[in-house]
Amino acid sequence: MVRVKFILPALTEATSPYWRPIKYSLFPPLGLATLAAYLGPDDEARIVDEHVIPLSGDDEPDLVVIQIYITNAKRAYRLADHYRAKGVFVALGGLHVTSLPDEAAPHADAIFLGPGEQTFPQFLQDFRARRPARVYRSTAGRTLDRLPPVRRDLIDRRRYLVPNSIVVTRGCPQHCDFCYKDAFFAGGKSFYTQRVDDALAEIERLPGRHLYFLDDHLLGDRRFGEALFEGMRGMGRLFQGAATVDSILRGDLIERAAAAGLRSLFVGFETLSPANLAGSNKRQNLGRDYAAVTERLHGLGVMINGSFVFGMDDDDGDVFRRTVDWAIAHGITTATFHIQTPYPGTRLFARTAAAGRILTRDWDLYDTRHVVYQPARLTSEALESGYDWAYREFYRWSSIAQASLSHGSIKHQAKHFFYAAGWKKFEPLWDVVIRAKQLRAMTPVLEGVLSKVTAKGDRLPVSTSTLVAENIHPSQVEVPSRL
Ligand code: B12
Ligand code: SF4
Repeated sequence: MVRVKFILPALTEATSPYWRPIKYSLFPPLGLATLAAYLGPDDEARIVDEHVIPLSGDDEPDLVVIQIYITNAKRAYRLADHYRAKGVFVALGGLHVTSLPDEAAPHADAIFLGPGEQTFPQFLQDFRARRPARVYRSTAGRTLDRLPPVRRDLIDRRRYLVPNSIVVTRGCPQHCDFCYKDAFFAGGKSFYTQRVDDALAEIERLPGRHLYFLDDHLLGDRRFGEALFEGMRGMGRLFQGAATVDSILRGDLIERAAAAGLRSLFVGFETLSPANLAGSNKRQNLGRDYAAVTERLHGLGVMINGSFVFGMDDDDGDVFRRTVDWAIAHGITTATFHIQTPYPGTRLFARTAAAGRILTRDWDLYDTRHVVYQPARLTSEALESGYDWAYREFYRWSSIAQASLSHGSIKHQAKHFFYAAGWKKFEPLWDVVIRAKQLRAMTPVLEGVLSKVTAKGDRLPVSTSTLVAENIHPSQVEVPSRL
């Protein structure tokens, strides 16, 4: 019997003025729950997500498993050192460990590179036999076939707005230079899917109606997508996900997704500049008609969370105004702006470092809000203030109203307005709901807001008056971004 503590350390942001409780109460730690599924029936497991539960280091489990993203790395190392000083075996893995194994290794008894579905069960076998290796590297033979069911029983659903997050694929078929993907999946397949019947079975196991697919690219494999959406038709689900510009324009997969319940999509527009797209190897966006993307999604009643990156080499002082104007004119519901961030391990990082343009290696600042490299045509100050300006401008009342008016029906306009406004304007109310541990009570509201607004059954799902009476603004339940 092994006693295992799985930890998702709090990102440094938890103590910063940018901390937004609702953002970190969105999704449970799915990666850790996936790993926990490999334990035996007699093993004891606990998952501690430090964003929603205070972490005590007073215990002495047999094994501590820590997941590291870039901005929680410092905290993760402190926790790892703490447990190792007590003689507890510490395993470290995740994206940041994969990018910088030499940095992580001194804090761990074993480190894991790449996805854990093959390496973690191997490690558990070695650990029980008392001969664990120092490094486990995921290489050939990656598959999602016959995965044991994700240990959702270890997740306290009450603490999350979106307990039903799910991933049915891994990686992505594209190769953008700034993305974590190629480094993380190096040495083996970088895009693969579950079997459709396994994915459908997992969906069936999830209570309620709402799902959030955290897949990098839900439309990345046409045949898989067709079968998945076909299987989901009639399930009565409402879901959100992410996909690329080209996949929305190609064929009819997006119509099939909408028919299966897709209601909001994260779309990586990233930049309006062809030179930037070419420079970051985002070829799938080159020459694509972005306006046609927004029209097609709006025609299907799918709300758009547009992702935009500032600070690429072709960006000058006008980029902020141009991007925000475009997003408003094209009815983007919510926008996620990022300052370009070269994550270690990516081709962007290698190129920027080789040019001597990395300004800091303080990973705490690699949160897409700080400038960590020397931009080409902007000063760092102009980039940071332009980024702040873009958020302010996009979420001004007048901008939200203007963007809403781009939709054909009054109901769609109203829904857009409430959604976008609430996400940025009613934050304190979210905090109250979280403190009162009432997130679960919000699920029906979220499901209501995500119901259909176009075509047959055109309606606002939850009447505005009901929401106001309950003191809950409909837009507050937007789940705006994968990041
Ligand atoms: C959900 C999510 C979030 C959630 C996290 C909630 C949660 N409880 O997990 C929230 C919204 C909080 C979030 C925030 C951020 N995120 Co985020 N997020 C994601 C997302 C979309 C999905 C993660 C996920 O669940 N994947 C599915 C599970 C199954 O995979 P997994 O978590 O990677 O776990 C597997 C492996 O990593 C491995 N593993 C992990 N840990 C360990 C440990 C051991 C011991 C072992 C054996 C294996 C192992 O095994 C698991 C199974 O294979 C990813 C994109 C992605 N595709 O991963 C981005 C991603 C992780 N996020 C990223 C970033 C940059 C951020 C932000 C910094 C950005 C921002 N501006 O908001 C913030 C952090 C804010 C801050 N200031 O610090 C980057 C990370 C880049 C990097 N190099 O670290 C990613 C990759 C997005 C991207 N494309 O760039 N994020
Ligand atoms: S399309 Fe998105 S997930 Fe895929 S490689 Fe590019 S940035 Fe990464």
